[in-house]
Amino acid sequence: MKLITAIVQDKDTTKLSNAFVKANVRATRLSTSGGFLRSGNTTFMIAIEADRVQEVLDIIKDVSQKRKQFMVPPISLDAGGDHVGAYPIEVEVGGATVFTQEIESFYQF
Ligand code: 2BA
Repeated sequence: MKLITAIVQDKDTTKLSNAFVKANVRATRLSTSGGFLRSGNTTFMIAIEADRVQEVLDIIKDVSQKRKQFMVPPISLDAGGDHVGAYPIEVEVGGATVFTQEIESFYQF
């Protein structure tokens, strides 16, 4: 068994959940936040047989979209209240950040 961890944008979450149900892939959704943008995203945990990993990766790749997002860089406290220069910057997010791990044991009681 493998554990797939997939971080996707909230906008893709419903579509991805539906695709997993349709393909009989079991997943757990966690509400998470990115450390950089500090905005919400969704992390899926999927424990799956090793020979189905590629199938799951294909589903995630198919559903997850790249999007451009604007963020305002944090203002330094040293700026003395002078907010001039804190212009929004454009960041490309996604499609999905995915990693896989070996599962040592898998139980369902
Ligand atoms: P965030 O940390 O909010 O990052 C959102 C997007 O901001 C990233 O998109 C990337 O384009 C940009 N970004 C992140 N850190 C940056 C930095 N230090 N300098 C410049 N740009 C930066 P993605 O790469 O598609 O990542 C989307 C989300 O996936 C991340 O949200 C984070 O929640 C997660 N993630 C990405 N890489 C990860 C990793 N190595 N480990 C754990 N989570 C990761």
